[in-house]
This record gives sequence, C-alpha cells and structure tokens, in this order.
Amino acid sequence: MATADVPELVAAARQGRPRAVARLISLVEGASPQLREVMAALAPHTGNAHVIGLTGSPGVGKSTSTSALVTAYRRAGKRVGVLAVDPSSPFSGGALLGDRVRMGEHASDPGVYIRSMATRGHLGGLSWAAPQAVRVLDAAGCDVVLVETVGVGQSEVEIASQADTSVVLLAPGMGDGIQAAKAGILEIGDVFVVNKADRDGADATVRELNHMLGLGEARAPGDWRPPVVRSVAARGEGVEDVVEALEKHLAWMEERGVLAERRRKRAGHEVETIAVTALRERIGDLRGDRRLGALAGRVAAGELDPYAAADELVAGVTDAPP
Ligand SMILES: Nc1nc2c(ncn2[C@@H]2O[C@H](COP(=O)(O)OP(=O)(O)OP(=O)(O)O)[C@@H](O)[C@H]2O)c(=O)[nH]1
Ligand SMILES: [Mg+2]
Repeated sequence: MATADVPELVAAARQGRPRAVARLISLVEGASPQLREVMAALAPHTGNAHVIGLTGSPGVGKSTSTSALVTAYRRAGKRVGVLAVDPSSPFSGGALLGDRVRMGEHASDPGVYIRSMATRGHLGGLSWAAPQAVRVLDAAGCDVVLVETVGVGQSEVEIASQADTSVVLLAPGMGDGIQAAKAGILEIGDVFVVNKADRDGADATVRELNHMLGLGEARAPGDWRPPVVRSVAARGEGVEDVVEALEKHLAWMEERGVLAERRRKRAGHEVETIAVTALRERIGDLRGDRRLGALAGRVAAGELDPYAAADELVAGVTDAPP
C-alpha cells in the first residue's frame, strides 16, 4: 500500500469523509507501518463514542438488530459506526458478505460507516486490531459504534470486555438461557435482548433469563440490573426499547464513574495486547538467533535451567531497541 498522508487522512476522516475513514481502517487491518502515526494523530479525538458490543449465537439476529439500531440512532440524529468482526476467519467474506446485504439500506447514508473485519490472520488474533478500528470510528466523530462479533467462541467474552455496553442477544426455544449461563455470558451482559419474540417461547425465555440474572450475588442499591428486552428485529419492533436500555446504561455508567473505569481497563488491555504482540514478534525474530542457540545448548547440557535461560532471553529482547 502506498504511503498515506496521515494528517490529511485524519483531517478528512474528522470531516466525515467515508473514504478517509475506510483508508484508516485499512491501515489498521493491514498492520501498516504507519499505524503508530495514525494512532498518535487519532488519540486526542477519541473517547466520545458510546461503544456497544453485540454478541450471541449464530443466527440469533445480531446483524438484523445492528441494522435496526442504526436506523434508530440515525433517526435520533447520531452518527453511527458499525464494525462486524469475524475472529474465526482470515478472510473478509462469507457471513460478512451476507451482513453487507442486510446493512445495504444504510450504504448510501453518509452518517453511517460500516466495516467488516476478519481478524484470525492477525498475530495475537483480533485482540489488537478491532479496538484500533473502533478508535478510528470514534475519532471520525461517530456518536455510537456498534461492534458485532460473528461466530462463537471465547472471543465473544473478549469483545464484550472491549465495549462500554455489552448487548447479549438470545432467541426463544434454543435453550439459549442455559447456554448463556454455561458460557459465562450472563456475567458480561449489560443489556439482554430476547430477539425473534414473534416466535413461540419468548415469554419463557424472558422469564428464564430474569430468573437466572436474579440468582447472581445480591446487588447493592444503585447497582446496574441488566434489563431483559424483547424485540423482533426483522420488523424493527422493540428496537426503541433496546435503545432506551442502552441510553440508560450509558447514563448510569457516567453517573457512577463506571464508564471512565471501564475505559481505563480497556485501555490497559489494549496496551497489554500490543506490548505482548510486540514482544512475541521480537522473540520470534530471535528464533535461529545465536543467543537462543547458545542458551539452548547450555540448557540441553544441564548447565542452565530453562527458567534462567528464558529470563536471560527476555532480558535480551526487552533491552534491545525495536
Ligand atoms: N422471525 C424472526 N426472524 C428474525 C428476526 N430477526 C432476525 N431474523 C432472521 O434471522 C436470520 C438471521 O439473522 P442475522 O441478523 O443474520 O443473525 P446473526 O446473529 O447476525 O447471524 P450470524 O452473523 O451469522 O451469527 C435472518 O434470516 C433474519 O431475517 C426476528 O425478530 N424474528
Ligand atoms: Mg451477523
């Protein structure tokens, strides 16, 4: 990729030019050598967007709900960014292609940025790429950034930890409540949505969820009680209730200092993953290196224990300039 004029790109993105935003996210996705420059230029403009993560089993209606939420937020005059992250695939395609179709109605709206990201190919997985893409959307002036995770796995919980507000979607009749409890999803949800409420069993799922949420340790007065909202995203029904729950959660977090606390935690996580990725890269570079070869020889000969050898190696890596 040609070298980008970063200050110009950032200025254009902040003016809401979609191509500039797209280009910046491409620099993130491609792990461009200019990434540091990009992030340094964006940093002063971040921290305004309400970052909302959506998780849930495949087919539960995440993309449909995301699209309906975009409509609702646009109606309220907000600028919206959408990031569909597929941690299970190294390619931007497949399920994400379907999403592009579902999001098609927003394609021509200049107040909406939609981007898909496949992150498996990244060193360290999606852990650093998705948050950097969120930073781009935030700095570009999005009031709301919706992050949909495609596919299942532990990464769901990871993504949730990177949002200000986590929405967990369930559908009736999938034994989803139990699944959620097993996967530790109940702990991460700030707002629960029983989607496909047009199907049988929605009441039972809402009841079951409320019951399980009530089983958690006693909440102190003023603590957040995750609401369970029902929706029929395919018809846009209940979406205003979801938005209301999201706004309430945001207000609650701001009032209680929880938002700042969550963002500090998230930033800590970001710094950690970038640092660990950088360390791993440097260690990787040492493979076949004389230092490692010499240490390995001493360990094999019983002159040195592997822990002491590892300490020496790490010290060598962290002392060396990048
Ligand atoms: N009956 C009914 N169908 C719905 C509703 N919401 C979404 N669907 C349908 O459910 C199917 C899956 O919806 P998606 O929005 O793609 O679900 P998803 O969770 O994004 O799926 P993945 O990204 O593949 O995990 C689509 O055919 C939708 O039209 C709803 O409220 N009721
Ligand atoms: Mg989807």
